[in-house]
Amino acid sequence: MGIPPDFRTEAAGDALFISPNPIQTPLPDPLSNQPAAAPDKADLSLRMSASTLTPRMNEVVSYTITVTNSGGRPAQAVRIVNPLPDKTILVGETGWSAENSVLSQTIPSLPVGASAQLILQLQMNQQGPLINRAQISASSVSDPDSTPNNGFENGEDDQVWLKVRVR
Ligand SMILES: [Ca+2]
Ligand SMILES: [Ca+2]
Repeated sequence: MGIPPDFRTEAAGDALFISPNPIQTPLPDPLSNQPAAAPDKADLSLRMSASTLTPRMNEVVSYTITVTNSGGRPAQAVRIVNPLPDKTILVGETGWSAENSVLSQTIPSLPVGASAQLILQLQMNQQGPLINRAQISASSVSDPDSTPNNGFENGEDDQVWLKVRVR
């Protein structure tokens, strides 16, 4: 340890500057730019992430699908569907049921401000790009900006897709 530096200026006798507006009050907290959540609706949205975007052939990719309720009312019986992509195999005991190559899972209850995560494990059986999609297909409460089960191509927040490239 050397001598600690001295940050004082040499000119110690200068004038003290005082703010011309001495009655300073703190600024108010910033307001959210989001409209207030409708108290009678549940704004559900989906996100998806994957354990890797560049899996190897036969590797198992673990997808995490996050369902969030940003609305003003709890939602019950929130059903998520994820069509099984071609050339993949569902593996693991992660709670999905399959019907005609469409995987589905229902979240019994999603409180206001809460998120739930679903795990989907798929084994990759063909090289090249592979897109996995999910959407909300049912909910007990209406949503201000999305409609359940109306497809993957309309840009709503209750649908999601993710592309990986199998090496
Ligand atoms: Ca929504
Ligand atoms: Ca939708």
